[in-house]
Amino acid sequence: LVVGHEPGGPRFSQYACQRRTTTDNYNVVFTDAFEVLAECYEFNQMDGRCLAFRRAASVLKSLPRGLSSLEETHSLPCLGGHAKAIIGVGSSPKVLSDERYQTLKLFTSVFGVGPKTAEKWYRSGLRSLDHILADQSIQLNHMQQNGFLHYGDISRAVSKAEARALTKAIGETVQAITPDALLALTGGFRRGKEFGHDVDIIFTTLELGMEENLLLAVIKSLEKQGILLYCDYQASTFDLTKLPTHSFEAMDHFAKCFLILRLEASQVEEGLNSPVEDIRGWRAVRVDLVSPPVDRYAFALLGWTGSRQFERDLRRFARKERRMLLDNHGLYDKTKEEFLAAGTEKDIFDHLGLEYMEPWQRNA
Ligand code: DCP
Ligand code: MG
Repeated sequence: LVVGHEPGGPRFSQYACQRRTTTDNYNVVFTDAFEVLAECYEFNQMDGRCLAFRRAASVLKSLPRGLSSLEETHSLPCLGGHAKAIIGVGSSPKVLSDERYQTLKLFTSVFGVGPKTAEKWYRSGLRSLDHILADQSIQLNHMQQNGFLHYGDISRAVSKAEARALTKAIGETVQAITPDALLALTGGFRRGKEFGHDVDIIFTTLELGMEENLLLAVIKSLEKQGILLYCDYQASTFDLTKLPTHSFEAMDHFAKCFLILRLEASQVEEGLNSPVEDIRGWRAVRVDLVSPPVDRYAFALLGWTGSRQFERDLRRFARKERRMLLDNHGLYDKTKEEFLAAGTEKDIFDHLGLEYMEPWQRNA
């Protein structure tokens, strides 16, 4: 495997935003192992090591074929000693059978349960979802109550056909309110993934300043249609004078909502992604809606398309290589001391001096 010598650009750049990465992963054995370790370090709040393994996994995902020897890793960036040792031995990580890892993984699989809550429950001796539901001393918040209520449905993957059906339903709802609207299915499905854990949809109205009202009207309509099972609405806290944030993990400030929607089997061409749900005639699906101001649409679309590693590296590249600050709201040039406008994702790549990458090439 000859890598890093292709003409026309840094194929194995340390930045994911310079590595075209499709959904074809030829090194899934290694990337799965690295991602388990990354998650384990995340549970232990060892952020540096967590990121190191996420980067290592991301590099292997961009390779055109499977690694066949350890020598092949020498020309690759972002692979530390620990990662190389795993490739050399070819074993799956021991943490997989670790009780703490398994339990935290189970608890965080519930909608509304983050690593901190999972850790608290683990420390108090709880080991199963039944333990949690039976424990009288635990006060579940509204989100977690719904996470448990719909656990079976929303812990099962969402298919592309299901995502398309929901996009159609939301599209029609938006259209009925504002004919002048922009809308896109984003997240993993926009990158060409066959399955996802939720459906991410971005939309806005061409009338600047009316985007938050549009989102509120959409929620009201979904409720009226009888398909809104749960809604956590987050009002906009967007301040257009603020510089882009440094922290990637922080949510953006646009009006958004985290929903659980009811999807009818009859809406989905190929039927629901489970025979049981198909017989029942419907399933619950996690849906995120975000509604940015139209002049920030391109930044929000780029940010919500992901992957997370792609986004992290896009921001790191902007900061380290271009003295620019990028987030879901905008792009600020520290040298020129000004914000750079963008009407399309391509404009943003151009500002950053990066070759454009299609959404399906951003599976870093
Ligand atoms: N995102 C973001 N900031 C966050 C969280 C997410 O910009 N704090 C972006 C990057 C993600 C996208 O939103 O790619 C959608 O988030 P998901 O968690 O739904 O990720 P995916 O859609 O990529 O994965 P999945 O297929 O599991 O839904
Ligand atoms: Mg998603």
